[in-house]
Amino acid sequence: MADAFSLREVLAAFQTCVTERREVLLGPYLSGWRGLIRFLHSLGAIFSFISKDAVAKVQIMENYCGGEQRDKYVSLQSMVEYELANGLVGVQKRSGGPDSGCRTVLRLHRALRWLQLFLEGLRTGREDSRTSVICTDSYNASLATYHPWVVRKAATVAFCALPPRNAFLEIMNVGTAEEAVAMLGEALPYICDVYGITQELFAQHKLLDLP
Ligand code: 1PZ
Repeated sequence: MADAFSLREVLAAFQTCVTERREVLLGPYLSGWRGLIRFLHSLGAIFSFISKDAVAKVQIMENYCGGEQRDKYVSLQSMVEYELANGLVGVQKRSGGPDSGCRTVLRLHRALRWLQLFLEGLRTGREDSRTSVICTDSYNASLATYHPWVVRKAATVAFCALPPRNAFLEIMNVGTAEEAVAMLGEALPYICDVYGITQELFAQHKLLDLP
């Protein structure tokens, strides 16, 4: 089964995240992230410093979702409401207390913006464009803003190890490069939607700069 793993199913998780009432369900959101991390693993050990951090963040959220207050962690909306109402969101520098769900999701949310730009760049890129360039551009236009120099440097070095565009599209395991491009065209609007709803929710509650 590990070999039959396809990015199509991973991206579909983001499609099932959004409810009729425009809430973002944490269950499918996190399983989408788990799948992305698995995919990242398959790209090689050079990305392990990235996947380690992503795993740690997903783990924090899974603990909340399976913990005593699990009914408060069904959706991003219920999480924000609960953590704000109970003073669990630190507005000051991290004080050694447990990381809140809000600050943790904010990191994943910012990375989702990178993912959106990166996949869109892959989808619309020319056949001979370089994945590392698409990845670096997407990173610089999103996540890099929040990272110190040393992380930006390490990330940029790791990106150079990415395979060429068509090879990358093929390891997504969706079929040919053309089929992968078509799949991205279908899946990306859902990722955009999840990103947009989260961004609006966090902006509304002034949570976009949580330390
Ligand atoms: C296909 C190539 C994959 C490229 C992935 C691009 C993202 C590069 C991110 C590099 C960051 C790694 C080090 C960890 C940084 C953390 O300091 C920050 C902030 O967290 P804090 O320190 O405040 O707790 N963490 C993040 O920004 C979250 C990064 C998650 C990256 C997930 C990538 C998922 C890749 C999917 C691949 C398809």
